[in-house]
Amino acid sequence: MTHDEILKGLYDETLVGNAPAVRDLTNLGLAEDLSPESMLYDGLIPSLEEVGARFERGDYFVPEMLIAARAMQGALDILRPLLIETGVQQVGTFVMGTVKGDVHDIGKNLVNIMLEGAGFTVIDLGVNVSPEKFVEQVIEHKPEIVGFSAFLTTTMPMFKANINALRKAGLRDDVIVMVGGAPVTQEYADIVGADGYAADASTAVRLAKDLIQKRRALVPA
Ligand code: B1M
Repeated sequence: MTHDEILKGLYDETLVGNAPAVRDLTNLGLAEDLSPESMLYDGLIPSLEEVGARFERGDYFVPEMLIAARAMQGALDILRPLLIETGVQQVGTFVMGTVKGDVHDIGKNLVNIMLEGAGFTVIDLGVNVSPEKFVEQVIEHKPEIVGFSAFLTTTMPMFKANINALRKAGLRDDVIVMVGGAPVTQEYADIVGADGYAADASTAVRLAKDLIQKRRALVPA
Protein backbone atom coordinates (compact mmCIF):
# COMPACT_ATOMS: atom_id res chain seq x y z
CA MET A 1 0.00 0.00 0.00
CA THR A 2 1.23 3.56 -0.67
CA HIS A 3 1.47 6.13 2.13
CA ASP A 4 -1.60 7.90 0.74
CA GLU A 5 -3.59 4.66 0.73
CA ILE A 6 -2.62 3.96 4.35
CA LEU A 7 -3.62 7.50 5.39
CA LYS A 8 -6.92 7.19 3.54
CA GLY A 9 -7.46 3.81 5.19
CA LEU A 10 -6.81 5.30 8.64
CA TYR A 11 -9.30 8.09 7.89
CA ASP A 12 -12.00 5.76 6.52
CA GLU A 13 -11.67 3.01 9.15
CA THR A 14 -11.63 5.49 12.06
CA LEU A 15 -14.75 7.09 10.62
CA VAL A 16 -16.60 3.76 10.85
CA GLY A 17 -14.96 2.79 14.15
CA ASN A 18 -13.19 -0.30 12.80
CA ALA A 19 -10.61 -0.60 15.59
CA PRO A 20 -8.81 -3.76 14.38
CA ALA A 21 -8.34 -2.27 10.90
CA VAL A 22 -7.06 1.01 12.38
CA ARG A 23 -4.53 -0.90 14.52
CA ASP A 24 -3.37 -2.96 11.50
CA LEU A 25 -3.04 0.13 9.31
CA THR A 26 -1.09 1.95 12.04
CA ASN A 27 1.36 -0.95 12.29
CA LEU A 28 1.56 -1.15 8.50
CA GLY A 29 2.24 2.60 8.34
CA LEU A 30 5.14 2.21 10.76
CA ALA A 31 6.51 -0.74 8.81
CA GLU A 32 6.30 1.40 5.65
CA ASP A 33 8.14 4.34 7.31
CA LEU A 34 5.11 6.58 7.54
CA SER A 35 5.73 9.06 10.39
CA PRO A 36 3.55 8.86 13.54
CA GLU A 37 2.89 12.61 13.17
CA SER A 38 1.58 12.15 9.64
CA MET A 39 -0.71 9.31 10.70
CA LEU A 40 -2.08 11.55 13.47
CA TYR A 41 -2.46 14.84 11.63
CA ASP A 42 -3.20 13.59 8.10
CA GLY A 43 -5.39 10.58 8.94
CA LEU A 44 -6.70 10.11 12.47
CA ILE A 45 -7.47 13.65 13.65
CA PRO A 46 -9.19 14.77 10.39
CA SER A 47 -11.33 11.64 10.66
CA LEU A 48 -12.50 12.57 14.17
CA GLU A 49 -13.26 16.08 12.89
CA GLU A 50 -15.52 14.52 10.25
CA VAL A 51 -17.13 12.37 12.98
CA GLY A 52 -17.92 15.61 14.85
CA ALA A 53 -19.32 17.22 11.70
CA ARG A 54 -21.56 14.19 11.06
CA PHE A 55 -22.74 14.33 14.68
CA GLU A 56 -23.63 18.00 14.26
CA ARG A 57 -25.58 17.22 11.06
CA GLY A 58 -27.47 14.43 12.83
CA ASP A 59 -25.93 11.72 10.61
CA TYR A 60 -24.01 10.22 13.55
CA PHE A 61 -25.08 9.66 17.16
CA VAL A 62 -23.14 9.09 20.40
CA PRO A 63 -22.44 5.35 19.75
CA GLU A 64 -20.79 6.18 16.40
CA MET A 65 -18.68 8.90 18.09
CA LEU A 66 -17.71 6.43 20.79
CA ILE A 67 -16.54 3.64 18.49
CA ALA A 68 -14.62 6.10 16.31
CA ALA A 69 -12.91 7.41 19.47
CA ARG A 70 -12.03 3.85 20.54
CA ALA A 71 -10.52 3.14 17.13
CA MET A 72 -8.41 6.31 17.41
CA GLN A 73 -7.31 5.36 20.92
CA GLY A 74 -6.05 1.98 19.68
CA ALA A 75 -3.82 3.80 17.18
CA LEU A 76 -2.63 6.22 19.87
CA ASP A 77 -1.60 3.29 22.09
CA ILE A 78 0.69 2.09 19.29
CA LEU A 79 2.04 5.55 18.43
CA ARG A 80 2.50 6.79 22.00
CA PRO A 81 6.01 5.38 22.68
CA LEU A 82 7.18 6.65 19.30
CA LEU A 83 5.91 10.16 19.95
CA ILE A 84 7.68 10.29 23.32
CA GLU A 85 11.37 10.76 22.67
CA THR A 86 13.65 9.37 25.32
CA GLY A 87 16.62 11.11 26.89
CA VAL A 88 15.13 14.60 26.75
CA GLN A 89 16.05 16.85 29.64
CA GLN A 90 13.43 17.10 32.41
CA VAL A 91 11.60 20.43 31.98
CA GLY A 92 9.05 20.51 34.80
CA THR A 93 5.94 18.89 36.23
CA PHE A 94 2.51 19.30 34.59
CA VAL A 95 -0.71 18.25 36.34
CA MET A 96 -3.39 17.72 33.72
CA GLY A 97 -7.07 16.79 33.69
CA THR A 98 -10.36 17.12 31.85
CA VAL A 99 -12.71 19.28 33.91
CA LYS A 100 -15.71 18.12 35.92
CA GLY A 101 -18.71 17.06 33.82
CA ASP A 102 -16.59 16.29 30.76
CA VAL A 103 -15.43 12.82 29.67
CA HIS A 104 -13.56 13.67 26.44
CA ASP A 105 -9.95 12.63 26.77
CA ILE A 106 -8.32 12.02 23.37
CA GLY A 107 -7.19 15.63 22.97
CA LYS A 108 -5.94 15.75 26.56
CA ASN A 109 -4.06 12.47 26.11
CA LEU A 110 -2.43 13.80 22.96
CA VAL A 111 -1.26 16.93 24.78
CA ASN A 112 0.12 14.68 27.55
CA ILE A 113 2.03 12.57 25.04
CA MET A 114 3.60 15.66 23.45
CA LEU A 115 4.45 17.12 26.87
CA GLU A 116 6.14 13.89 27.94
CA GLY A 117 7.99 13.85 24.64
CA ALA A 118 9.28 17.34 25.42
CA GLY A 119 10.59 16.30 28.86
CA PHE A 120 7.70 17.14 31.17
CA THR A 121 6.65 14.82 33.99
CA VAL A 122 2.90 14.59 33.45
CA ILE A 123 0.48 13.70 36.24
CA ASP A 124 -2.72 12.81 34.40
CA LEU A 125 -5.80 13.06 36.61
CA GLY A 126 -8.07 11.64 33.91
CA VAL A 127 -11.54 12.97 33.11
CA ASN A 128 -14.37 14.53 35.10
CA VAL A 129 -11.90 16.04 37.58
CA SER A 130 -13.40 18.19 40.33
CA PRO A 131 -11.88 21.49 41.50
CA GLU A 132 -11.15 19.83 44.87
CA LYS A 133 -9.15 17.07 43.16
CA PHE A 134 -7.10 19.61 41.17
CA VAL A 135 -6.32 21.50 44.40
CA GLU A 136 -5.37 18.27 46.21
CA GLN A 137 -3.04 17.20 43.39
CA VAL A 138 -1.41 20.62 43.08
CA ILE A 139 -0.64 20.45 46.81
CA GLU A 140 0.73 16.92 46.46
CA HIS A 141 2.87 17.32 43.31
CA LYS A 142 3.75 21.03 43.42
CA PRO A 143 3.74 21.27 39.60
CA GLU A 144 5.02 24.26 37.66
CA ILE A 145 1.82 24.07 35.56
CA VAL A 146 -1.73 22.80 36.00
CA GLY A 147 -3.70 22.25 32.79
CA PHE A 148 -7.46 22.11 32.37
CA SER A 149 -9.06 20.62 29.25
CA ALA A 150 -12.73 21.24 28.39
CA PHE A 151 -14.42 20.05 25.20
CA LEU A 152 -17.98 21.22 25.74
CA THR A 153 -19.28 24.78 25.93
CA THR A 154 -21.20 23.63 29.01
CA THR A 155 -18.04 22.53 30.88
CA MET A 156 -15.78 25.48 30.00
CA PRO A 157 -17.07 27.46 33.03
CA MET A 158 -15.28 24.88 35.20
CA PHE A 159 -12.02 26.70 34.34
CA LYS A 160 -13.19 29.61 36.45
CA ALA A 161 -14.38 27.26 39.22
CA ASN A 162 -10.97 25.54 39.25
CA ILE A 163 -9.08 28.84 39.32
CA ASN A 164 -11.30 30.07 42.17
CA ALA A 165 -10.63 26.85 44.09
CA LEU A 166 -6.86 27.32 43.62
CA ARG A 167 -7.18 30.92 44.79
CA LYS A 168 -9.23 29.89 47.84
CA ALA A 169 -6.55 27.34 48.76
CA GLY A 170 -3.87 30.07 48.49
CA LEU A 171 -2.20 28.31 45.53
CA ARG A 172 -3.04 30.55 42.58
CA ASP A 173 0.28 32.44 42.60
CA ASP A 174 2.30 29.21 42.98
CA VAL A 175 1.20 27.54 39.77
CA ILE A 176 0.83 28.47 36.10
CA VAL A 177 -2.68 27.73 34.75
CA MET A 178 -3.08 26.59 31.15
CA VAL A 179 -6.38 25.83 29.44
CA GLY A 180 -7.42 24.25 26.17
CA GLY A 181 -9.95 22.13 24.31
CA ALA A 182 -11.89 22.41 21.07
CA PRO A 183 -14.40 25.17 22.00
CA VAL A 184 -11.89 27.24 24.05
CA THR A 185 -10.49 30.53 22.71
CA GLN A 186 -7.74 32.92 23.82
CA GLU A 187 -10.46 35.43 24.65
CA TYR A 188 -12.21 32.95 26.95
CA ALA A 189 -8.90 32.01 28.59
CA ASP A 190 -8.25 35.70 29.30
CA ILE A 191 -11.74 36.18 30.73
CA VAL A 192 -11.35 33.33 33.24
CA GLY A 193 -7.87 34.49 34.22
CA ALA A 194 -5.76 31.63 32.86
CA ASP A 195 -2.06 32.26 32.21
CA GLY A 196 -2.04 30.49 28.87
CA TYR A 197 -4.19 28.95 26.14
CA ALA A 198 -3.17 26.71 23.25
CA ALA A 199 -5.26 25.45 20.36
CA ASP A 200 -3.34 22.21 19.80
CA ALA A 201 -0.84 19.86 21.38
CA SER A 202 2.36 21.20 19.83
CA THR A 203 1.45 24.82 20.61
CA ALA A 204 0.63 23.70 24.17
CA VAL A 205 4.15 22.29 24.57
CA ARG A 206 5.82 25.43 23.20
CA LEU A 207 3.68 27.66 25.41
CA ALA A 208 4.27 25.52 28.52
CA LYS A 209 8.05 25.81 28.09
CA ASP A 210 7.77 29.52 27.44
CA LEU A 211 5.60 30.19 30.50
CA ILE A 212 7.97 28.23 32.74
CA GLN A 213 10.96 30.14 31.42
CA LYS A 214 9.23 33.47 32.03
CA ARG A 215 8.22 32.40 35.54
CA ARG A 216 11.76 31.27 36.36
CA ALA A 217 13.15 34.58 35.10
CA LEU A 218 10.81 36.41 37.48
CA VAL A 219 11.15 34.06 40.46
CA PRO A 220 14.67 32.57 40.49
CA ALA A 221 14.73 29.06 42.05
CO1 B1M B 1 -18.30 14.56 22.05
N1 B1M B 1 -18.64 16.38 21.49
N2 B1M B 1 -19.89 14.60 23.21
N3 B1M B 1 -17.90 12.70 22.39
N4 B1M B 1 -17.04 14.65 20.62
C1 B1M B 1 -17.64 17.02 20.63
C2 B1M B 1 -16.56 17.72 21.48
C3 B1M B 1 -18.53 18.01 19.77
C4 B1M B 1 -17.74 19.25 19.27
C5 B1M B 1 -19.20 17.25 18.60
C6 B1M B 1 -19.98 18.18 17.71
O1 B1M B 1 -21.10 18.52 18.04
N5 B1M B 1 -19.40 18.62 16.61
C7 B1M B 1 -19.69 18.36 20.79
C8 B1M B 1 -19.43 19.55 21.69
C9 B1M B 1 -20.24 20.77 21.27
C10 B1M B 1 -19.91 21.92 22.16
O2 B1M B 1 -20.18 21.93 23.33
N6 B1M B 1 -19.32 22.96 21.56
C11 B1M B 1 -19.79 17.06 21.59
C12 B1M B 1 -20.93 16.67 22.34
C13 B1M B 1 -22.15 17.56 22.20
C14 B1M B 1 -20.94 15.51 23.16
C15 B1M B 1 -22.08 15.01 24.07
C16 B1M B 1 -22.80 16.11 24.88
C17 B1M B 1 -23.05 14.21 23.16
C18 B1M B 1 -24.29 13.72 23.86
O3 B1M B 1 -24.24 12.97 24.79
N7 B1M B 1 -25.40 14.19 23.36
C19 B1M B 1 -21.34 14.01 25.00
C20 B1M B 1 -20.80 14.67 26.27
C21 B1M B 1 -20.22 13.70 27.25
C22 B1M B 1 -19.51 14.43 28.39
O4 B1M B 1 -18.35 14.74 28.29
N8 B1M B 1 -20.22 14.70 29.47
C23 B1M B 1 -20.20 13.60 24.12
C24 B1M B 1 -19.57 12.35 24.18
C25 B1M B 1 -18.54 11.93 23.36
C26 B1M B 1 -17.98 10.51 23.36
C27 B1M B 1 -17.86 9.92 24.76
C28 B1M B 1 -18.90 9.64 22.54
C29 B1M B 1 -16.62 10.71 22.57
C30 B1M B 1 -15.41 10.98 23.51
C31 B1M B 1 -14.55 9.77 23.71
C32 B1M B 1 -13.24 10.15 24.38
O5 B1M B 1 -12.74 11.26 24.34
N9 B1M B 1 -12.67 9.15 25.02
C33 B1M B 1 -16.88 11.99 21.81
C34 B1M B 1 -16.10 12.41 20.70
C35 B1M B 1 -15.13 11.40 20.13
C36 B1M B 1 -16.22 13.71 20.13
C37 B1M B 1 -15.52 14.29 18.88
C38 B1M B 1 -16.16 13.65 17.66
C39 B1M B 1 -14.01 14.10 18.78
C40 B1M B 1 -13.22 14.67 19.98
C41 B1M B 1 -11.76 14.40 19.77
O6 B1M B 1 -11.21 13.48 20.35
N10 B1M B 1 -11.11 15.19 18.87
C42 B1M B 1 -15.84 15.83 19.04
C43 B1M B 1 -15.93 16.55 17.69
C44 B1M B 1 -14.70 17.36 17.40
O7 B1M B 1 -13.87 17.65 18.25
N11 B1M B 1 -14.59 17.81 16.19
C45 B1M B 1 -16.95 15.85 20.02
C46 B1M B 1 -9.70 14.98 18.45
C47 B1M B 1 -8.74 15.65 19.43
C48 B1M B 1 -7.31 15.32 19.02
O8 B1M B 1 -8.93 17.04 19.32
O9 B1M B 1 -10.22 17.17 21.48
O10 B1M B 1 -9.87 19.26 20.11
P1 B1M B 1 -9.36 17.95 20.58
O11 B1M B 1 -7.96 18.22 21.32
C49 B1M B 1 -6.94 19.10 20.81
C50 B1M B 1 -7.11 20.57 21.25
O12 B1M B 1 -8.38 20.87 21.73
C51 B1M B 1 -5.99 20.80 22.22
O13 B1M B 1 -4.99 19.88 21.84
C52 B1M B 1 -5.62 18.66 21.41
C53 B1M B 1 -4.69 17.94 20.47
O14 B1M B 1 -4.27 18.77 19.39
N12 B1M B 1 -6.19 20.65 23.66
C54 B1M B 1 -5.47 21.40 24.57
C55 B1M B 1 -6.95 19.79 24.35
N13 B1M B 1 -6.78 19.95 25.67
C56 B1M B 1 -5.87 20.92 25.82
C57 B1M B 1 -5.32 21.47 26.99
C58 B1M B 1 -4.38 22.48 26.86
C59 B1M B 1 -4.01 22.94 25.60
C60 B1M B 1 -4.53 22.40 24.44
O15 B1M B 1 -3.79 23.07 27.91
C61 B1M B 1 -4.08 22.63 29.22
